Amino acid sequence: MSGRLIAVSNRVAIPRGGQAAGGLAVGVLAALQEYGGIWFGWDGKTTDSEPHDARLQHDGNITYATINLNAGEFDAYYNGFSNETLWPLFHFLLGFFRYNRHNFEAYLRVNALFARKLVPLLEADDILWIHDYHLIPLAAELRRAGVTQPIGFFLHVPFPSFDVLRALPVHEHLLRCLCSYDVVGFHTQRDLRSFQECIAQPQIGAQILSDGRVRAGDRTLRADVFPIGIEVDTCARLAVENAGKKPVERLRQSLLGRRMIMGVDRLDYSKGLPERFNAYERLLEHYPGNRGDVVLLQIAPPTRTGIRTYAEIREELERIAGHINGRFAEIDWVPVRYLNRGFDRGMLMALYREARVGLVTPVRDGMNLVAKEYVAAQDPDDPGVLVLSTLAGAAYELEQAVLINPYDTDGVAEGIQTALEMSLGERRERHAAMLEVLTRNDIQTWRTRFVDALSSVRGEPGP
Ligand code: GDG
Repeated sequence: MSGRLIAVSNRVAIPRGGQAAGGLAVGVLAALQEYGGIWFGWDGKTTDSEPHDARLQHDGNITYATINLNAGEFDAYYNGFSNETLWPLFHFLLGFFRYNRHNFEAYLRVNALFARKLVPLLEADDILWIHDYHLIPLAAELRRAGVTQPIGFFLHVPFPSFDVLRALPVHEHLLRCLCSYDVVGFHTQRDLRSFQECIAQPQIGAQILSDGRVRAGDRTLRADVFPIGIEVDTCARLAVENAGKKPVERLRQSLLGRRMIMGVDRLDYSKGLPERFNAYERLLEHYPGNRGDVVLLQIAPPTRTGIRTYAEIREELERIAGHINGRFAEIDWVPVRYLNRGFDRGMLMALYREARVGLVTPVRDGMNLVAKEYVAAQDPDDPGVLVLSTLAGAAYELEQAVLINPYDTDGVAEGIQTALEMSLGERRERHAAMLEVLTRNDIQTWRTRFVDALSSVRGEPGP
């Protein structure tokens, strides 16, 4: 690749102390560190007046270019259309889905604003990589402003089937916007097939060509599967390096040899947290030998605190955790430790390594990086067992996890019991097989494949 990589996401996460938190942030940063370029997006601040032009902050070969947003526009674009409309729709959760025109119009205006503020920073050799559902119309806006450079889009969440997508009154508009990209990427084959099904509808009329490319009007684009990976060695190293830290020692002492089951999720209804807590209660009911012998550690940092549904799920979880503890706790044992806060990434990896069971039970998830990080952080000689939802993208790769359906409370309880009883030999075998998959398709593979696909639009070899 001869030019710069321009990565665009809703929020720019400028790393503090060399670490980026969260899946998208780690992926974007890793790509930029390799190729050099700009990370453009919102700075996390709102204003009551006109947003300022992009502010630039240079760090090595990366420039962070950030803008602020008008408070009212932000609320309608981010809390409204992005997270009350697209997020539940793309996760097949129509019960949470809300739509209003005002929010959609703000979504389009904010995308147009992103384009206006980005265009002056662009150079002829750049390639642009746009991330996630907040920015679907961005390529169309950039094209309108005369941008001809290759533009790719990666969707970090699932892509719904047409029968779900058509609940959105403006679905045709968004599908046409997606056709303005040169490369559109998804986590799984299933997402890709849903996308192809949607754009092949007569009202969009795109043609899927025999080599998998898509012909839409006068444009040809490539739609493909690019499952995101993790930095496998870094996760393992951080887990070992942080194992001796005080909080991890204190955890170990407090467990008194009990086995720990662990979950880490943003506090989001897609992550299946109430379902998980209910299944844990079922485990204690049906397999009483676990009482006094297992502990569920659930880390759930709050997100999207401006949305009412998110406050409700927090209350619901506190209620269920309190109920389980009230029902089963003993003078020297509390079954659920529920922590509604975030942890340092290194500490998180060390905690994964302490857990005999990694419990990942989303009711729908694009990929789920926690599942992958949990596996990477294990001690290969004495690894824990991953219990994983079949409705997470990660289940397509991590076939040796104990796979469960998160809606099946008894089935999840059974899955946890299987994991707790699993022999060392079987744990090692399953772990080795999953580690092999993670190593083969790590974060480097993900970014290289996507950037290669995008570079080839211009007929260039990849980097
Ligand atoms: C979206 C898609 C897709 C969590 N708590 C803490 C913390 N985390 C980190 C985890 C992990 C990341 O956040 C969460 O990633 P997930 O993939 O599990 O979920 P989403 O945030 O919903 O991500 C998802 C992903 O994008 C990437 O494409 O897999 O399907 O929904 O890395 O470790 N990190 C720190 N402290 C915490 O307390 N430092």
